[in-house]
Amino acid sequence: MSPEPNSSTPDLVPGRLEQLKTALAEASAAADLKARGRFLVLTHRGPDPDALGACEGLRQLLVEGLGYEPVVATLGEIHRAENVALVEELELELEDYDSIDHSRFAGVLLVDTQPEFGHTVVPEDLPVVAVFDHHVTPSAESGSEVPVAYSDVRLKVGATSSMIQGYLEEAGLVADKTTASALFCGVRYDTADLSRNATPEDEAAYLNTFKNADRGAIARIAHPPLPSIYYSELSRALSCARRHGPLVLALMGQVENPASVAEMADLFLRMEGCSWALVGAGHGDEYVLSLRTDPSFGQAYPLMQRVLDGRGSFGGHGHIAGGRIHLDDDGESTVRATERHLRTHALALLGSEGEDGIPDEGRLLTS
Ligand SMILES: [Mn+2]
Repeated sequence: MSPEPNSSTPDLVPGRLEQLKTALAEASAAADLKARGRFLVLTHRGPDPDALGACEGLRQLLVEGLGYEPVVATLGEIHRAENVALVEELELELEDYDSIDHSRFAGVLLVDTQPEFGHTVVPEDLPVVAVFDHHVTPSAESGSEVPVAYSDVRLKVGATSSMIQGYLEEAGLVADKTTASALFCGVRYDTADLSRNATPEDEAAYLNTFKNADRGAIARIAHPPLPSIYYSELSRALSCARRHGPLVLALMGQVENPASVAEMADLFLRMEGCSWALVGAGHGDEYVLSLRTDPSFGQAYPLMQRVLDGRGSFGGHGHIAGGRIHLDDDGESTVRATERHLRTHALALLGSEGEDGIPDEGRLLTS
């Protein structure tokens, strides 16, 4: 079937796959002999289901559709219970970025992130051949711009996994069981089962990947076993959380499991009358933040930007944003000072008073 010259579906730009093929072929030809045909697929630190799903989809596209040899490598521990379950249930083959020999590869493909993001490491000695993402491009600091041969950044699409599923379809491939399951989870978690940020591309990807997915694995990923530390950190989050009008703010001090931060942000946003939730905690020499907004309230990304006020790095799309700040040390006073700073900026966004006319202090959730 030959494509119509004037496609009636504006989002379906023909030739994406062709452009990608060209970029890969050129990078491969320019590489040393031993690196030809081999590509490194990378995503952001602490990958989520969408990042992992997109990596798996790209793996199948590169192997079966384009005849290349990809290696998917991740950086940073995967903490969140669903994400750990996804890797284990689907037995994903992920290499550790820190033990990768760069000279084995002709170039890098980045998914669910862009070179400018602070939570992403791009090897300096390899060309970035392709970028697939749906996040707002952060403004690059002067002189730090990384050249990218092929860039596909679509801000409206709910999940990068949906974009990659589109490439598989364009290549005439059907996702295998593992890939379909990973892609499905990617679309599912980034769009909350198509309830937020979902475009027609997300709907198509969600339904088409579900057909071939391992439904048992998907169910087990949705209700994973939780580490026992989860319950003590839940207790801590509940006892320190304060309600400031539409905001629930919980700055937890040091935690053992940084995944607690995102878990608690999701939990607090479900509170009636809560329009946004901001949760943060120190983990080692980093301070980790998660921000969630109610769909009717607005975007999470600009709020996170204002809360951080020029410190650290952050990313987000739609109603979800995450940030991290490097700490000079993991001492209690450093963490407390960081939390005071964040609290001040978060409360400044509310104006001087909460809904009850109570400034600053807020109300403890449990008292
Ligand atoms: Mn994503």
